Amino acid sequence: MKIYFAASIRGGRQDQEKYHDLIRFLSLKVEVLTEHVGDSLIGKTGESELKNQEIHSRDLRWLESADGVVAEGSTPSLGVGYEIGIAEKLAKPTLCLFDASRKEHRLSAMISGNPQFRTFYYHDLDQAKEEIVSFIDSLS
Ligand code: 6K6
Repeated sequence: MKIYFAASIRGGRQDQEKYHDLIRFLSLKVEVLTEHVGDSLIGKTGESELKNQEIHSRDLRWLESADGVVAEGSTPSLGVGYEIGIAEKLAKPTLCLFDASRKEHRLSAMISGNPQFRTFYYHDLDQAKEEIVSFIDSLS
């Protein structure tokens, strides 16, 4: 099973360790297409060898090939919003995780109000992982 993990890069990297932990956990159970999203070496600029256009085309190919999407949305990101909008149009099952303790950002109504998305507010990463397991089980 292939999962597209979406999380902030240029939107801000303050949650990178969390992404890394969730991706490592997911990788024990499924193929994660976007492991780089949790990489500690990637800064907020999201610099890479690839041109932006190449990143966009490659990521859309991966998204099309995915069986489902897990998005960590606690740090608002234009890229993540774009990806899950496309995921909806491609009818990809999508789990949106959001840290319930984040007072400074509230999850957009365009995500939390969308019945196509499975939205989950977690208080700790163990809760997020339990929800991920339940989501993955629902796909098979
Ligand atoms: C290479 C290694 C790490 O980052 C790079 C270069 N940048 C990107 N590479 C791959 N995917 C990217 C890159 N920049 C954004 N994305 C996609 O958009 C990811 O799949 C993320 O889920 C999302 C993040 O969007 P922003 O707007 O926060 O950058």
